[in-house]
Amino acid sequence: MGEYAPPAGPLDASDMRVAIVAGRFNDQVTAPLLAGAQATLADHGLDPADVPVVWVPGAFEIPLAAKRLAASGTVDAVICLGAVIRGDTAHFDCVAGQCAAGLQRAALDTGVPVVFGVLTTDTVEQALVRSGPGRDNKGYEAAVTALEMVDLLGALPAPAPRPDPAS
Ligand code: INI
Repeated sequence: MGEYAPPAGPLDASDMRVAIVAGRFNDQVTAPLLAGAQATLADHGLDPADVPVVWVPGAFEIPLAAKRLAASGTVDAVICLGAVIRGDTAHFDCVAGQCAAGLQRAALDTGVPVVFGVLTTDTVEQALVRSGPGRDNKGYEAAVTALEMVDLLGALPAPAPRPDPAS
């Protein structure tokens, strides 16, 4: 297949089907992440009105909703947005680790890009810096990653059908 590199210019996302899953926990951070992702999709030709947004309670719940969407056959990629901010207990490690592992599993199980736009920071201030305007916004990075992965998977060979274990 030669060499794949993403197009030098902005990708045309107008025909891509993308959904977003966002955690409500720390929504002073996740709402701007969502705005950053939506603005980036719009910049690439994808009307935010055509991009479903699914809110879940927190980062721990994002993988299940993302996997349902990814397995539905209705989307080419799922952008996942959340903010896990370290407190005084080990809760952070459980939530952040399970969210990351669950999203990777959802992607590998379904073959659909499931993008990890989940901040894992020590402080609220760090999270606010990474959800502010411009390209430091993790929602921007997550949206661009989703579009690149959709483009890449379109260029890669399709998976071979698996043998039917019943036959
Ligand atoms: N969820 C987050 O998205 N971010 C956090 O920082 C967080 N903390 O710190 O607890 C958090 N907890 C909730 C968790 O995601 C689940 O919603 C909850 O445990 C119920 O399953």
